[in-house]
Amino acid sequence: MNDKLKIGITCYPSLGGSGVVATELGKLLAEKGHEVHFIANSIPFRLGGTFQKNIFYHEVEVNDYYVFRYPPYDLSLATKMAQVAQMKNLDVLHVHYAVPHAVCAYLAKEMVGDHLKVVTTLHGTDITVLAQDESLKDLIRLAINKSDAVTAVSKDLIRETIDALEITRPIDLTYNFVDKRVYYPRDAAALRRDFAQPHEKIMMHISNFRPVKRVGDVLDIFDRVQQKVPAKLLFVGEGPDLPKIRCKIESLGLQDKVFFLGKQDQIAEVISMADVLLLPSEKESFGLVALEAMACGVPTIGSQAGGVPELVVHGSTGYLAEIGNTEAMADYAVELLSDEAMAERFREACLTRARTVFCDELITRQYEEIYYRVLGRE
Ligand code: GMT
Repeated sequence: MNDKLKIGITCYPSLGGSGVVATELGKLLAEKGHEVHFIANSIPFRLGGTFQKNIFYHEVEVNDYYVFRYPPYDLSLATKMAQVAQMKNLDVLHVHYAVPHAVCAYLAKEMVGDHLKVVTTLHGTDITVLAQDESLKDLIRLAINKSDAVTAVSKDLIRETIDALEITRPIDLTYNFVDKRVYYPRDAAALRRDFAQPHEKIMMHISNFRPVKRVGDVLDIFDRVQQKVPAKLLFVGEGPDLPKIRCKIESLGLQDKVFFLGKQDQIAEVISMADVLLLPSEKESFGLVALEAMACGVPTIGSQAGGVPELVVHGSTGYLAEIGNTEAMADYAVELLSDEAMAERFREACLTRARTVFCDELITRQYEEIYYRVLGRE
């Protein structure tokens, strides 16, 4: 029975792949007629400022009474989840990222009753980083075991979860997706002219500039490539490793060839400027930005970290090498950027793969099926 559902969604509302996926999923579910309630500490940035039918937002307010050294956000979130579930008669709480969201959802369910079902989606660092921490490990295991369904964004993340936490319960694989009405190749000719001459190629890196992204490797790859192919490098995003990167650019003498665009909202337009995306991460459970690029016809060259090989097909939609092997990544980039026919084949393969395997309708349907399953309404 595929009736309309009332779904609570909790995610990190600011920039970040998990928040983006959660918000886009909520929007698509609302378009399909489900009632979607976002429960978070601020409006998810991808919701935008416009009114959207079937979407509601509930802000978590935290008590900061003077006895608290740390205001108890987690407890306020759990209470808010329970209140919204009761007031709006929610069927499902779908939480993205285990810490603290899955734990809070478990508490909310204890307050509301077993008719409220909890679906937890694991996104990566909640397992690959936080579940390694002894101060959180047992709690994350509890939250996973108490969820009515658990999903992960790659097979690799499922394996990591089982290994790190000795989980025996089933975990559903639900790959990430992008909205094809937003992510498609844009005409970026005018934008390109601001950064590169017609004969120059554009390489791009988009991230939160955290150590796991190995942004230094991006520069090493670019340095090798620009010695053989005329090229420019565009950095998009902000984060803690930026100062180090600026120093490295100077020491390599690449100041005139590297540009910083800062945080950008219109990623499809920006990414469409690129001939290739660089993603040499240390850890990457999925690599949403590589899918965003793929959907715009831009191949990725990067590392074989985590779930990236499930997304990027080596030799077809990009090239992957061992983590840290910047020499191999640079060689692949030179090969691809020097051969127009090959670049066109990769572009077509990217578009086909993004539209089929990571199709938004398909993945939304998979999540709906999980909701109906936990509710016993298949
Ligand atoms: O990549 C990050 O540091 C942000 C992080 C997040 O929590 O948003 O991204 C994780 O979730 C994304 C959406 O599922 C994945 O595409 C990223 O690969 C994953 N990041 C890591 O595993 C490092």
